[in-house]
Amino acid sequence: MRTYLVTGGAGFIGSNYIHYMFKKYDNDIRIINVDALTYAGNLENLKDVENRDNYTFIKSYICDKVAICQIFAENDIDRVVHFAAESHVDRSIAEPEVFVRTNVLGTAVMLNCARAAWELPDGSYRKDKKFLHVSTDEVYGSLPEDENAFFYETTPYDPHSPYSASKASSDMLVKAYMDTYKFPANITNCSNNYGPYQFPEKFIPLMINNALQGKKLPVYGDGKNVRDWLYVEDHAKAIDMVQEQGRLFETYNIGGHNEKQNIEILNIILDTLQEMLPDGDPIKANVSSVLINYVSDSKGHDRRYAIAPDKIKAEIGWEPETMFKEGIRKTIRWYFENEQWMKNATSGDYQKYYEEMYKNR
Ligand code: NAD
Ligand code: TDX
Repeated sequence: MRTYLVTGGAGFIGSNYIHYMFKKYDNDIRIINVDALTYAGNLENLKDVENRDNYTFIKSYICDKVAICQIFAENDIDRVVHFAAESHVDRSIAEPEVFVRTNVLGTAVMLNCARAAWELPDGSYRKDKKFLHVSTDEVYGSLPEDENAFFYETTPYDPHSPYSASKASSDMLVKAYMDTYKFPANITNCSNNYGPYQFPEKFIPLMINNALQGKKLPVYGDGKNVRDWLYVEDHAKAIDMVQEQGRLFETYNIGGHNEKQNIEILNIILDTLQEMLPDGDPIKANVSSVLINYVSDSKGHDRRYAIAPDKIKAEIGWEPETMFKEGIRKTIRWYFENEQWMKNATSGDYQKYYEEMYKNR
């Protein structure tokens, strides 16, 4: 049975990936999920897998070399899928150091322990071992507002925020391991994800939650920054396909071919909420564009991201499957059905975070 070590599996994409993998492989794989449970990690995301015999959760920081190397020593890990990271751009502007620690140092520890476990005395690797580093399109910087400009795997790195700089650094470390040690890895650079279990500091769940509560909807700058949105299950599928069918040492860009301005996304969310809320529901009256509040722009706010997923399509046959209209309905339905999850996520520290982050905007 193949054993996966997933880092950051209690977060948004990691938990969706674990659900996807158990749905696809059921009892044919074993998953060990290593997560420090920071503010973004939530074991509620994994309630329906926690009792499986082929699932193990280990609470640990990825920067803890002793703990991570011990996991490799005690388990015959075949695949690493490395999600764990500090992931929120706005937080990285306020507090960059933790991003360097987790995203750069943590990735170095993961690489080091995997190499120690997998490398043979002649410098080759134990059979069929693979490391997949999950990264972002933000490493490529910002595109002009020209519909024909895209990020390709060959686009030079040009990160702007502390978050994207730390992710770019971690990508470079993985590249260095592949070049120096022929370490068996792949890198994937993905566009903005959305879907169930996304923490409400991010644009889409924040807007859904605020709108349902009749709170203001803070749009940065002129609202015309463009992001390329991908439904999270499509990302999970792409990661699995890259690891099984991709060429080792290659980078693959993963994108939704769904570029939209933030304000367009927000209007779609408001329209969809209106459609989905039953007539007579008192919340329905709150949900309106009157709540839209243009606030000051973020420092260094990248204008446009757009992935060209040509390579992954040509080599592996992956394409985004979920149209935005369908994906946003599924996402909103999930938040309707998981009101308590949102209440828990937005209690305590979140309130402080929200007040601090939005007070001077
Ligand atoms: P998230 O913030 O929802 O989850 C991150 C998880 O990592 C959490 O469970 C957290 O507890 C854990 N974690 C953080 N620091 C840790 C540490 N030091 N040790 C162990 N665990 C730690 O993030 P996400 O949105 O699920 O993103 C997952 C990965 O995908 C990240 O590497 C991110 O850079 C990348 N990515 C995200 C997006 C997106 O749109 N969200 C897009 C492209 C790439
Ligand atoms: O309140 C808000 N108002 C607003 O206008 C928030 C939270 C965001 N925005 C804007 C900023 C961005 O242009 O919406 C856009 C999307 O913002 P986020 O959801 O915070 O995502 P982004 O900054 O684009 O980064 C995301 O995609 C790439 C993830 O958080 C990263 O982890 C990933 O690598």
